[in-house]
Amino acid sequence: MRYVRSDDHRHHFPNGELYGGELVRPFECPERWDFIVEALHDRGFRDIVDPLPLDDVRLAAVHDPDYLQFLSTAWRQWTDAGFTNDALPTVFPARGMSQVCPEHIDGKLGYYAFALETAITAGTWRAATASAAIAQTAQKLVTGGDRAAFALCRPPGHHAAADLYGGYCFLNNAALAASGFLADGAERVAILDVDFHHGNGTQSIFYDRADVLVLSLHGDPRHEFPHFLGHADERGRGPGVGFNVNYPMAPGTPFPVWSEALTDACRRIGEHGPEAIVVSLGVDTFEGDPISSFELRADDFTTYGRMIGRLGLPTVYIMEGGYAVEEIGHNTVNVLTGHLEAG
Ligand code: OKP
Ligand code: ZN
Repeated sequence: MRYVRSDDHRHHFPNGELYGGELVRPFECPERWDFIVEALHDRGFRDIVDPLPLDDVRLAAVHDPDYLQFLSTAWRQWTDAGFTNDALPTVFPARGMSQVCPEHIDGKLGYYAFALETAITAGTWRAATASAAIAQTAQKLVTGGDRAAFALCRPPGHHAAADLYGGYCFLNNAALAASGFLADGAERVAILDVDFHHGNGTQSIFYDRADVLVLSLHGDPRHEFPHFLGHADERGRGPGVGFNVNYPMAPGTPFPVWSEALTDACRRIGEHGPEAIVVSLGVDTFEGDPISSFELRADDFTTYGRMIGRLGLPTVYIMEGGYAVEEIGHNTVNVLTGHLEAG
């Protein structure tokens, strides 16, 4: 399996993440990438591909033009306003308030953010566009005939909606890969999101559509981030009804329960009959993850990689979360290895 990576991720690393009322060192840190690269190398994944330039037409198919304009200029607007530390919102268009985008950067940040652990820095746009290019390139490898490819994206993407950032995400890498498959001729695609957190951005981008089946296994939003989407009764809208499937699970969920949900998700993917699948691969379901509450062990990642591989479909793996930094590499590579064993 070839994999796509870039050093540009290092341009995004905020000074702090707002967590428990303090600014702490961000859980979503550059060493995550280093540990994954090390594990890939150690375990024989040495076929590295550089990302192609990002296709702006495809990016505009996923994200709103005003949002892209905002993200690409936010740091400049922030420093023009006289600020020097990382950009964080302070005010939001909450219930009963105007939904018109303000002129001042303080207002714009709140307009486009849905959460405020995620800061924008001088290098955020560069890193986010590189991450998106990685996803797009991996999709092109698979469209070109590779059975599977791994996109080592950082920052992650599954929380980013057409015009919202948050949850460490700015551009929706998985949505870009799925929309790339469609643009390159696929009629049906499935996105399987196994990150611990609900992929709210991916869900909302494809919520009205029947050609992209979106399935997400995650911590119940009553207890876990992103809290405001990811319930089991969110099944799609209009022609998309039935093409969004959520599997919210309780804190403490162990692999036997989690894998039953995956079995059901795989059955539904089979019924959908996609030409390709996109896996939003977060390994924060690991028992040792510092911000998540599922109980998967290292071997379980291999087991479920095999389950996905058994679908026998062209597959792009997109890196999402995983914050047990020392174990992130092995858990990630376990999934890829399991996939290859099955195929
Ligand atoms: C991004 B990805 C937990 C606070 C959660 C944000 C988590 C973003 C996860 N108490 N803070 O889906 O891994
Ligand atoms: Zn996550």
